Amino acid sequence: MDLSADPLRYELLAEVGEGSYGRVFKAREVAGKQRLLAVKKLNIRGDASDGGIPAFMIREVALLSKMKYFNHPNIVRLLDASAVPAERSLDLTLVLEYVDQDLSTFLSKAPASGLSRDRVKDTMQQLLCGLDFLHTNMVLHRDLKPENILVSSRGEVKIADFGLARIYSFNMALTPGVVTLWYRAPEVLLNSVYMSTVDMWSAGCVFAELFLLRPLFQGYTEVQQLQKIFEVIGLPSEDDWPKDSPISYSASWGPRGSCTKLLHSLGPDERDLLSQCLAFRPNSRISAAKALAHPFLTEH
Ligand code: 0RS
Repeated sequence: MDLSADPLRYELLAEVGEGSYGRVFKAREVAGKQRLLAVKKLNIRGDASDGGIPAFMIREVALLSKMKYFNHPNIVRLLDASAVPAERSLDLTLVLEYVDQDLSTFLSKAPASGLSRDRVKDTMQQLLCGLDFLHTNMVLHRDLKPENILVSSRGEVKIADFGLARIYSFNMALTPGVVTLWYRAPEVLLNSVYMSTVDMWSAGCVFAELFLLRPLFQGYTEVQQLQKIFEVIGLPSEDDWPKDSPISYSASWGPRGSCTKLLHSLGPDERDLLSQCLAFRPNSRISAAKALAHPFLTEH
């Protein structure tokens, strides 16, 4: 499948990351503007039993080429996508805009006194703008976290690593290393159906982290992650528990009723927005578009 007529020419400079998403390299455009690029290489394997590449993977790769027409300041730009068939697999190469650092590095360098309220506000405003754009285009991120939220030297926030989540979960079994559960919505942890509101949960976790400078919920198993969540938002009622979850409701998960001391250092506007991002019920969770109109982001 050739998704590009005129491939960009580049030289690889260094590897910047590796995971279930494949390998990401920093690269430089050869000739032209000599822009810095992020080149992502991913091998997608089919089912070993029949050697074929599942239809959903072909569809997901085809959808990616559509994202070349995405042009939003808060989404990393996809400049080129190509897929070359290899032995019983596809070698996928994505050429993307390069951004200097990720939010986790940015936060690790922040002063211990914390970020200013204006910096938190500006970062959230840009993050939500990018999410609103993705959701409007029917793209879910599904794994939003500080590692794939990039921050340019000019303070621009850009969301990376979206659009291939279903292929990743397939590749996951083949990739050693741990995946973080810290930004995962309860319905995902409970193996229930999910929609774009999973990204708003993650955005809420990132929002809290911008104030705390450490992750809000740090669980190392699904059960522990849920317990950490309920310690803060309170155990939901049995009626709100997803009916399709293989994990059953139990009062022993934690105390009922919400714990009002959710980040007591926060002002009322921040706390209100955060609690709407961290609503247990996906249908009660705020959307990116609504969050952008929240007083925390519109008033000064
Ligand atoms: C573990 C502390 C290190 O420009 C970086 C970029 C960087 C990019 C970029 C652009 C477009 C991606 C990256 C991308 C693609 C999967 C991805 C997964 C996570 C993040 C980005 C992805 N911490 C992590 C790596 N790191 C240094 C800190 C950097 C630094 C600058 N610029 N990626 N990673 N898509 N696919």
